[in-house]
Amino acid sequence: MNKDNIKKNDPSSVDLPTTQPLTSNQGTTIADDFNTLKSGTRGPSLLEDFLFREKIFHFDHERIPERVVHARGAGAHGIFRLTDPIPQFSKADFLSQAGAETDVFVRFSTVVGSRGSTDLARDVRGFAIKFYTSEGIFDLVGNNIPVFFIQDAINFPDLVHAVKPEERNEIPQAASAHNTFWDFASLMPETAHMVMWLMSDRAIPRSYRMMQGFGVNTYKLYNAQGESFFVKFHLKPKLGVHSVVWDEAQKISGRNPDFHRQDLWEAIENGDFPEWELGVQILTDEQEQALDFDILDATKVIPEELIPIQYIGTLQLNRNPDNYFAETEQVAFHPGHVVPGIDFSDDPLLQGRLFSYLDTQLSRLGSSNFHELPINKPKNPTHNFRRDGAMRHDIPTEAANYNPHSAPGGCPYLSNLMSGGKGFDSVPAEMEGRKVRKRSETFGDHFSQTATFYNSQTEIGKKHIQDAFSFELGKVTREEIRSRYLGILSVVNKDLARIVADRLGLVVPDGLSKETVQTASQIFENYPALDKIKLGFTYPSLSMEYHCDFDTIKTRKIAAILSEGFDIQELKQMQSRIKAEGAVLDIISDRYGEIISATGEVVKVDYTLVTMDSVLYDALYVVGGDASQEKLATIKKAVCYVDDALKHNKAIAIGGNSNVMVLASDLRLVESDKAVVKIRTASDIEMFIQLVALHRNWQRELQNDLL
Ligand code: HDE
Repeated sequence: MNKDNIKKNDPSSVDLPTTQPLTSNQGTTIADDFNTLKSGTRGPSLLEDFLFREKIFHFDHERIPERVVHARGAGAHGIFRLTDPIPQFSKADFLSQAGAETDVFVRFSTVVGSRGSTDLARDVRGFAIKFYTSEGIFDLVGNNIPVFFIQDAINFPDLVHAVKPEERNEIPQAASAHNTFWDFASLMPETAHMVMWLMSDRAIPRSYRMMQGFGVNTYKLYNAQGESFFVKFHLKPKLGVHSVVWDEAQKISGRNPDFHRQDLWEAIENGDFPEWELGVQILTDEQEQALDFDILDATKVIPEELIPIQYIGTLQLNRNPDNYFAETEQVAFHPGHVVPGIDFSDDPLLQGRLFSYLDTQLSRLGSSNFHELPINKPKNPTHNFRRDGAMRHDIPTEAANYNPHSAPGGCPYLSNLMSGGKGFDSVPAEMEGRKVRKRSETFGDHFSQTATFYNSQTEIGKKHIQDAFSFELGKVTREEIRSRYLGILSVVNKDLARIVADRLGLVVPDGLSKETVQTASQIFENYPALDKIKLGFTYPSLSMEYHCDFDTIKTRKIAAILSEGFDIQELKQMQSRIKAEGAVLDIISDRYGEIISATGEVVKVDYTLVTMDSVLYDALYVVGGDASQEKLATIKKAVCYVDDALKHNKAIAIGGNSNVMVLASDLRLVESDKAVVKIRTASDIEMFIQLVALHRNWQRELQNDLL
């Protein structure tokens, strides 16, 4: 990490603008901002004190309601560069010219926790992108998981009530591991596919920079000739897709609840700009009809093995916000913010979202003029007859505020003609049908893709899903809910159901519970069609490993722990190699200040064993030097550093010849672990770097029970 750079951007180290006087909001210069106006220095305060009242009034109203979901987030500015234009599919300007650059603002978020909760909750992550295109704002409001819990927007309030903290006591915060969520999930089998993703490592990412993004809902693109195509949007991180382990996630939540925010912030400050490839999965009507599931059902994914993804450009984040509230908090996303060339499918979840996101801004931002806030304002000029409302900033000067009009000075109603027919126009589509409140039978198979997702995981991926179900259902206190969910698992995968049931001390039920079937039967006319479920499919692209990047350790964080008497030569060699690879090596000891090596040189300590923790690093290096290691072996916290790194399957380098740290820690329990390297020669350092690039040694967890 470039600490000088971080320092430069630390507001506490920036000089205050001393040339500017302190003023009230009305511009009156303030002479004394430390004392209220009083009747005598020891007397009562006077109501007349307008400066005090303005200050406190403004402070009293600093908070706005947090988002009802996705309350906790982190944002950044950046740019989208189009490399492979697709005018044959969309007439959108920003998708038409190779090399075109569009400014963006991205907000990542967790879904369930409130604004002050932890980044490392087991949860879906929001991935919302605001494109400031030359033709208006396009918001791609996506997630890091390609499917959703429910099929119809009308169930969203119930889902959110169930997963949020329970209403009597507001417990638990930022967690799905409680009765009401699993009660809902066990009664609504359409949640099964998303729940399987939620129990996978996708829900505990290592970094926002290492997550895929998905538009989830099916959208439409249309070209200048009016031909339309179904489209799914994808984002693939250049750093690969990586996660932490659950035990680690829980510890990170205590050690640094801002882990993801800080990681994003520091990467951008250091010039390590995170990048994703933006891709589209395009489907013609014929391709859509050939699929054996309905692409209007947001609980389904289209595996890229079936319809390949075309990557069309790069999203890069390169500037941190200047102010969290003004930008990250006030940014307002809405799937209904689209530009000509992009349209909606009839997905009933998307259709409901089109109402909700506009509506919610009123209670959150308090005005229909939220589009005038700098972060929400389109970069192209806007012109219409929407008028007035709270906190209006624009000062319209035209002669008319209605349409049509014949006043001079602009006729916006002609804009479609004036722009050569490029304005937004919905794709014309034939529509007929009875007005019904029913779910399409084509949405009825909830389990084939759920099973496919589980089948497609690696051995460790499956183990983590088993562990996650055991943890989450283990937190459920009503046994009938646990049992009901086991009924769903029994339909999806018998082995998985058996493993989880054993750990819960229950027997695997014989299929879905009658309550589950009863609920689903209210939604579908003929439910369940269990005989039609396809259990045997596997698509590698659904596993995280398929998207991992194992070539580089760029931006990874490695802890070097040492004490007096360490080996400076070895440390220097390691430092120079790690730096050359673009990773970070922090020096950690039991105290701040300078530590003296065996040969009298000094290094400055970056953090102490108590201010940073093993779980906040990707790998561990115990610096060589007999005296140093002997001292570390007597410090419980240093031994825990090693134990945790081992437990969390991280690469560990042990410098020097001493065996003392091995004997003092759990390393003594692990034989011939390929990700524990003794540093004797330069080639051992290279080996360590390769192991860090592998991210984790999952074999260790499969072979040993260290947790
Ligand atoms: Fe959202 N969602 N959502 N959602 N959603 C909101 O809008 C809603 C859904 C997503 O960083 C809210 O401004 C309904 C799917 C993200 O500001 C709200 C339904 C996907 C964000 C809302 C869904 C998302 C939100 C709350 C079911 C993935 C954060 C605050 C019909 C494609 C955006 C706000 C940000 C936020 C409603 C389902 C993603 C209440 C009704 C599916 C990333 O309007």
